[in-house]
Order: sequence, then C-alpha cells, then structure tokens
Amino acid sequence: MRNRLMWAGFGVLATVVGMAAGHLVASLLDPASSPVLAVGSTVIDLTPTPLKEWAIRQFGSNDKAVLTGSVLVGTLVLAAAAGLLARRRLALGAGLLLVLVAAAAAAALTQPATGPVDVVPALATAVAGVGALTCLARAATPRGDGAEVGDPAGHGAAGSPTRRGVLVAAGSLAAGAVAMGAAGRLITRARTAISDVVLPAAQDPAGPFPAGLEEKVAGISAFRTPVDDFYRVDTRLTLPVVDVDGYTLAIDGDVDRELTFTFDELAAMPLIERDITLTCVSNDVGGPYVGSARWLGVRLTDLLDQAGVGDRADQIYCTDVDGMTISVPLELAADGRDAMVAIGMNGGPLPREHGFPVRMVVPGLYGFISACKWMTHMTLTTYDEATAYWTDRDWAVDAPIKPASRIDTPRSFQEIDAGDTFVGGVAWAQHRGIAKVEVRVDGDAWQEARLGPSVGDDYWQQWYLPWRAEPGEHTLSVRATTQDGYTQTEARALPFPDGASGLQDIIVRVS
Ligand SMILES: Nc1nc2c(c(=O)[nH]1)N[C@H]1C(S)=C(S)[C@@H](COP(=O)(O)O)O[C@H]1N2
Ligand SMILES: [Mo]
Repeated sequence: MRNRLMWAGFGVLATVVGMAAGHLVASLLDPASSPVLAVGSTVIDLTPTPLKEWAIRQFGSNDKAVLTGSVLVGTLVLAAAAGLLARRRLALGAGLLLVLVAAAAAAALTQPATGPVDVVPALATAVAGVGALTCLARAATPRGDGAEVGDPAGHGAAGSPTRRGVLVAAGSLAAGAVAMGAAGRLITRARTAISDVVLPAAQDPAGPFPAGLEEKVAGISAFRTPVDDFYRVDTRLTLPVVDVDGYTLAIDGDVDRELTFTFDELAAMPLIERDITLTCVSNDVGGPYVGSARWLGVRLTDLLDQAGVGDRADQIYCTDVDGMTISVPLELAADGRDAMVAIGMNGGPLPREHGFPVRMVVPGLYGFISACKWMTHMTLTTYDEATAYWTDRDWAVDAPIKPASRIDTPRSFQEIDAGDTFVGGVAWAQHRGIAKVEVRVDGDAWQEARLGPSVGDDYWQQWYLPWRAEPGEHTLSVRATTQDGYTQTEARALPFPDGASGLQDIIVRVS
C-alpha cells in the first residue's frame, strides 16, 4: 500500500515538475500557452452556454479560479494513475503522461491566434515530466532489477540506499518545481507591468466629478468604481500582453479607405472624456457585474468618418489581439451617443484587465456587444457575413442595457440593529437616465428614495432612503424609473440571451 502511494506520488510530482517547466517556458513566450491555462481556456470555449451561466452564478468572479482548480485536480488524479502504471512498467506511466501533455498541446493549438511556438511549453512539460518520472523510478528501483520496478512486498532488497535515493530525487525535483514556478511568476509579472504611458488631456473633458454618497451612506457603492474593484468579465484566463509600441488598430471591411492607427496616432487625435457605467449581460438582478468609470478616448464616429463607412455594413466586427470577436450594432453605436475607442480609464491608461492599450466603450449597450478589450480591428461588415463569439453561442445581437437598481446596504440576510438607518444602492439606465428610485418595505407602498449627484444619463445614480428599522424580519425591494417613463418590470428574466430583468428583494433581520 505504502509502495503504491509512493508511486502515485511519483506521478504527481513528475507532473508538477513538468507543469512548472511548461509554465516557466510559457512565461518567456506567451503566458496563455501555459498548459494548464490552455486546457482551461479550451474547457471554457467548449462549455455549453447554460452551464457557463450556471458557473458564473454559482461561483461569481471566482469562476476562473474554480475552473483552473478543477482542471488541476483532474490532471493530478490522472498523474497519480500514471505513477501507478509506472510502478509496473515505466514506459506505461510515461506514456500516460505524454497523452496528458498531448491533450494540453492540442488545447494550446486550438486557442485563437496561436502558432507552432505555442507547443514549446508543452514540449518542455513532456521532457521535464517524463524525465522526472524516470529519475524517480530509477531511484526507487533496486539495482539489477530493471524490468519489474518497485517492490510490492515492501521488503527492501536495496534497503535504505534506495529510500535515501528516493528522498534525494524527490526533494530536488520538488525544489526544482518550486523554483521554476516562482521564476515563471516573476517573469510574467515583470512582462505585464505597464510601462509609463502618458496620455494627453482631453480636448472635450468631462466636468468636475462630484463627491458621492459614500461618505454619508456606509456600504453604498462608490460613485466612481476604483480600477481595482472594477468587475472583469472575459474569456481569458491570462491577460494578453500587448506591447504598446508595436500596437495598431485597423479599420477595414466595407469602408472607402482602410486605415491603420498606432497608439500614438490615436492619442494624438481629439480626445473626449466621459463618465460611463459599464454592465455585463450576465449580471443577475442585484449582481456585481457593473462598474462606473471616467473614460478617455477617440469618438467612434470620428474614426468611422475618416474611413468612410459603406452602405452595406450593419455591424462593427471587433477583433482583439487573440482573435476573439465582438459584434457591435453599427446603427446604435453611431447614433450620436458618446461611443468611443478608449485609451484611458479613471485618469490613467487602461489597466491590462480592462483592455490595455485600446478598447471600445459604448454607453447603453451590454459589454458583450460593445466593449471589446485589447482591440486590434474594427471591420465594417454585416451580421450575415460574420458572426462573433457570443453570437455563435446564441446570445442576442441587439442588447441595450436593461434599466436596473441594486440595494448595496443593508446586505441580504444581514442582521442589523433597530433604529434609524439607511437603505442605499445604485441604479442605472444608461443612455436613458434615471428619473426616480423607489423602495418598498414588506410589500407596503413604494417610497421615493433620494438621489445622489448626477454626471449624466450614461452613468449610474446613487440613491438612499432613510429608514427606521423596527425589530423583526423585513423584506426590502427596489425599482427604478427612467427619464423616458419606463419603470423596471417585476417580470423575472435570466441573463441569457439579452439580460436579466426583475426586481431585487432582500431580507434583513433587525434586532
Ligand atoms: N477581447 C474581449 N473583450 C471583451 C470581452 C472578452 O471576453 N474579450 N468580454 C466582454 C464582456 S462580456 C464585458 S461585460 C466587458 C467587461 O469589461 P471589463 O472586464 O473591463 O469590466 O468586456 C467585454 N469585452
Ligand atoms: Mo459581459
């Protein structure tokens, strides 16, 4: 039994050594080609939409960690099996390891925008993994008994020298894995630090930014979301590393003139600065996938006018640095709203998480049909001619953001003290504007909440209602009404295919 465990451990250790080597090599080439991440990304692409939706609801923004973790656990179970096989015959165990690596390499190759170089980390994994397994098997095998490795009965023909050999081999391999893993991490971090990009001031700046309600109403979302708290939703497990010096944005397809811009050329154009709230279509009622920031960029129509859009195009087919695609409905994006090709967020360059160096921001449209990050191409075309990533997964093509309101404080199932307090949160109806927010306590009459400052219709509005909380359990609900007179529907819809609807109810216990 102990012997079996030891061999299972050999398999796991050999695999970890292999993965660390793959990770290190990937950090030098392209962090996304790291075998575990490549397998994870492939799993994301192959997962059916309803299951993906379920995972996002279940695990929230931990979805990526859960996914990577499951892939890891699955891999390690197979690794242990490879170790057990190696106990019988080294070639069998090594064979299973190679099958695992081949699967990872295949996954790396099916990622968009990969080339032969992306197999190199998998090769490193194979060489290091099989090498480590061989080394461990040698150490554990009594000399002169090559065919039947291991000692099932446990009485050591080779005795302590073998045990010491195993310990030394395992120890140095483990140390090597840790060193390679740490080096890979450091290199990735160094390569992903954003060099000092200095952005010019906007020619058409946003007004002064007012103080929000967060000073007054504890627990309410900050009026402007700090970059580090800004939600992140995308299909990537690792962040694309885009070199700003080599970066270009192409405008092509159905245009009079195909154009290409470097980052500096974009930054040299007249820039607008706008406060805009971004929302993800996957945001459930009361959910966290919404954030508000000040964006700096080139007005979309300035770029489209320079290129001269033909009359067939009905979409801007945006492509990111890895070939990921997002369809933006042309008519809506170019209808005069403050759509922009953004290069700055909250006073600095875009963070890598949010699309450095260039992304699209279109107020009023969910992110999946507008907010292409790491954008390299805007192709004017038709929905008949080209379908984008989420369209292929049956999400809607026309998806304006549904007006919504959220209670930030008190939190659902929070226990609070009786007495005077506040109910507070945010409401958004981008491009339409919030006219009022109402709160209902225990199904009584709707009471109008007070609104915080406003920086325009494309931005969320903080709200609060003073509330004298009586002991007992209470249900709080919220609804918003837009400036064009629409009140949020009670009818519940799930995020798929064009956004959630319904009112948020929470329960609080007052004592
Ligand atoms: N290249 C790329 N851009 C993307 C995505 C993506 O997966 N890849 N996700 C989109 C989605 S679904 C949303 S909601 C927004 C989120 O932007 P954020 O991560 O900056 O909040 O980015 C959009 N842009
Ligand atoms: Mo999204």
